[in-house]
Amino acid sequence: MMPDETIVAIATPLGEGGLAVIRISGAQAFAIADKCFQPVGKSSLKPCAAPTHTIQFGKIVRDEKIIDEVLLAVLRAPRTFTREDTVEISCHGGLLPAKLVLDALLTNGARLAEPGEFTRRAFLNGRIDLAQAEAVADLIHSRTELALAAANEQLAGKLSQRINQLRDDLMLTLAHVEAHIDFPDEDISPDTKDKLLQRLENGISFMDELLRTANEGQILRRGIRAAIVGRPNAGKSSLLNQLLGRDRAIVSPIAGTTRDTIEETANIRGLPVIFIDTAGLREARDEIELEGIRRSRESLASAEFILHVLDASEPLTEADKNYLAEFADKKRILVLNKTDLPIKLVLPVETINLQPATCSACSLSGQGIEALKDAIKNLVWAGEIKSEMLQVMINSRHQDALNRARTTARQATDALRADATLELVAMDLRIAANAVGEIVGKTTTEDLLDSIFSAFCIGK
Ligand SMILES: Nc1nc2c(ncn2[C@@H]2O[C@H](COP(=O)(O)OP(=O)(O)O)[C@@H](O)[C@H]2O)c(=O)[nH]1
Ligand SMILES: [Mg+2]
Repeated sequence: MMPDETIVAIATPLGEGGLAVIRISGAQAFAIADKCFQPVGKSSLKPCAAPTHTIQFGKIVRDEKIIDEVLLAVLRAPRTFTREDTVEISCHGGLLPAKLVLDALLTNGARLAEPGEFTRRAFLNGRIDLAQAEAVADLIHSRTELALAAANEQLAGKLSQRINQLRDDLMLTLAHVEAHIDFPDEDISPDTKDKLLQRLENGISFMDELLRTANEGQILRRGIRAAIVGRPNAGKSSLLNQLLGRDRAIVSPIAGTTRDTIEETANIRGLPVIFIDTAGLREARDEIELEGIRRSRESLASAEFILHVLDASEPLTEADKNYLAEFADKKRILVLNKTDLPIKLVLPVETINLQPATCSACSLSGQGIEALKDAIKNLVWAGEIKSEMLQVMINSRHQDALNRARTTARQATDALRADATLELVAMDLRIAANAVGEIVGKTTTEDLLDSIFSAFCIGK
């Protein structure tokens, strides 16, 4: 990757639409755009001549043929996303106009951008740090408003501020320790040592606090998987449709209708929950059902909790008992469905003794669904969802770095308290500070950057 190359990409999704946006960034952005763009109207200017943050109207031409009529935004460095000269061309949507505009720019010297390369440049040019760059991807992929709010907080630098503070504290302690290594005759005074220890302990508690957000962060980013299980006809598909607020699964009085596994994401109190409507687990009567059962088993293995649907209008069956026993150890909610009908279901004592979360519902009318949503939220998310919590939600990369930082900071603290050699204390502190620095990208490797940015889409 040559940072002085000018890169280009279609920034909007491929397919037909009203508009498509082509983005160019780099030192030659205006020169290249000049070669393809003909201003139309007396106030319109060539990109090189246009003032920054203006929009020009004109045509994109190639070999003297008009490709499309466009609006062209001129954005001069450094007030741009990449901090490089940037041009954004809005052309007509649809695959062909966007592709031809792109081709015209490529022919005139731009290079096709790699996935995430615009954001990578924004990072390399100091516009955003690494945690903020990741937030850009989170923002694009967020599936609920809560997830979006969390991504926005991270993009605004809320996590970065705290991480930088933590790193500064570690560096300050390191500087103190190193100063004493340089003057081996002087012992650290008890006063100073107490202060250093206190600062380290505070740092470690703060790491613990951040680490506690990992679970919620994961839920908001990736969603949480819930398998809907129960015997045929219990009302699994009806319940899924109610939770989604639309008809997705086929509902039928004929047992065994849902042969394939259906996966859909619903917004449950702001949390993205991926519901999996499974086919029955045992009642295979033919090859297709057998395949359905195999897939159900697979999705069950990946599910983080279970919604077990029971038909409350029927007495308990052997199949119900098997399900109750099978998932006794899993996080689960028992949904007593069909409560509009006379109740004939009696739960076995051994199940009641386990005090599982239980909800009554009618999947025909939707009655009880709101309470079920609350129960789901309470099962996966401890406590209230407060807006301050959204300010920091670490991801698994941050979690890994913080775990390493915590281990070494702990070692350093214990060593300092035990008056061990200061060289050892310093070494651990340096490792801890570097690990914390990885989160915001103060210490990085090409491999790390590649793995982060390759997950982005092209044009971002
Ligand atoms: N009376 C009543 N019928 C229901 C309720 N939920 C589902 N059903 C009916 O039960 C049958 C089986 O439902 P379905 O969702 O396909 O069950 P699945 O096999 O577990 O997916 C259908 O005829 C539904 O209309 C309910 O709450 N009350
Ligand atoms: Mg079904």
